[in-house]
Amino acid sequence: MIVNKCHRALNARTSLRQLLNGVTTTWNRCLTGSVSREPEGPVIMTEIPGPRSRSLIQELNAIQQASSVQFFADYEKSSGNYIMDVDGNALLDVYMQISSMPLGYNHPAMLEALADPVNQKIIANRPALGVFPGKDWPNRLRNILLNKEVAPSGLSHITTMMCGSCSNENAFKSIFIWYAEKQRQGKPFTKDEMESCMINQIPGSPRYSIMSFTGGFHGRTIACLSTTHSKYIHKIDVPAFDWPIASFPEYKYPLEENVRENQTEDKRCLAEVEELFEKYKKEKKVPVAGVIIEPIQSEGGDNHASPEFFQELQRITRKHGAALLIDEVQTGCGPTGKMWCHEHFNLDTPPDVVTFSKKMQLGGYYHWEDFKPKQSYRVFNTWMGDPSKLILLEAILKVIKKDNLLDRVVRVGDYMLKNLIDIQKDHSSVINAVRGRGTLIAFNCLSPEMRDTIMKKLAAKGIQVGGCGNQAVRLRPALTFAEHHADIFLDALRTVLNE
Ligand code: PSZ
Repeated sequence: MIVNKCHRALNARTSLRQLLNGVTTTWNRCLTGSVSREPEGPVIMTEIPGPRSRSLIQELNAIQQASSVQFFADYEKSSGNYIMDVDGNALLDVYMQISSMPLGYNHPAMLEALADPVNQKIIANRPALGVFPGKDWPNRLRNILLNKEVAPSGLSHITTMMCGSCSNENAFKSIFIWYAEKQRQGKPFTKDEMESCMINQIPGSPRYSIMSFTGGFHGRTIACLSTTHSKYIHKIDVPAFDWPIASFPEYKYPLEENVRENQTEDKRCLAEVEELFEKYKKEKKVPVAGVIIEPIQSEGGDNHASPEFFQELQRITRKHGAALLIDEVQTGCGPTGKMWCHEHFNLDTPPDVVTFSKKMQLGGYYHWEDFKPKQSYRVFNTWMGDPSKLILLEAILKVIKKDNLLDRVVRVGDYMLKNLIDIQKDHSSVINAVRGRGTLIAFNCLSPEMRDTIMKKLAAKGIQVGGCGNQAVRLRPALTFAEHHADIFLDALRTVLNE
């Protein structure tokens, strides 16, 4: 059939330009023609992991630590909201590669973008962006990442990176450089600074800190890991900075029945932030240059805090001359119904720095102009991002707009939340604290063991979800997740809980 279509395009009586256009479109269709449709529902052929996955896990484990692998996927056959594994199982994917696939698998718009010959040259020639960017790079940054509908409002500058950790790590550096420059008041580096930094001593390597929150997750590179507090296994045996850690609010659910308690909880945590600013400046002599926080703590257990908490945190941070870094690695690019989760908080001014990765395909951070170092090569590495990922992001953003996916996220998120609250009422001895924004939804289980059992049973019914914190199940579907997908998930959950 594909060959026929190509023939027809060539035989049609058209002008040369029309003919060429036709051939390109048909060619693109030929290339993306192998995209299969989503199955009607999950298909379960074996236990998970099945025999082929188990044998591949063994093979991989012989050459690396592979015990985290759940199953091996077949990405040629995976489609839309369904991930296929090598044993012929098709799972409804409500986790989407740890929240990093905005349109699901093999979306035609993404495959089409990759088939474009102009884009192929971009993919084939990965530049060292800090020194030899391609001629269209400024234009593409402006049109794609700094586009008014994409960038967090008020943030005019963008630094691209590779992954979430490398975005946070470099954002910390931008913040330290900004903080030091303020102290230096325009004076040049001293000889002492230049020499002492070479042996990790003050004043060239100043004792500044980044404040973070209990339960936070900001990545696994060394500085990021000092701000990550979700699980000991992430941190143990790795040297860490003695940086301040404030309590993240722990709310009682349902929120509407615990307003007063939760407001008190906000106040308690904010008072700690104030105290830590003072303590680290006066007693410890390690002043706080920046505060990092997730708008919804993800790895730490889908912990929410109120808009008022974030507003007040920003005021305190500003009062102490520090920068507020909002880590939108997991929450950015739409899953809460807005492009950026912090846009729900109605902050007095934009945050100073917003980091991203995951659904955005490439990493990086938006920032005010003040966070652009004056000298070159201070925030720098070989690749500084990846233009090929911007091709994918461009295609993704077009689909989000064309298909009104943010509206869909709000609608489907409401639908899921309502149904989950009903399910919670019927099974309050097993699940509680249903919470979410958009389709970024979670609930707690009675115990960690109960959570693991529920996840296993859901997988056996062909539903892939994620765990987070000690006993939470989290949902991280693609932005294309619709009501009929939600129904499949909700029915499976009801059955599992009835069992
Ligand atoms: O176990 C892990 O390393 C995981 S599981 C999920 C993540 C990491 N998320 C990554 C992440 C994040 O959720 C937030 C809020 N900030 C930073 C990161 C780090 O991003 P990567 O993994 O790209 O370095």
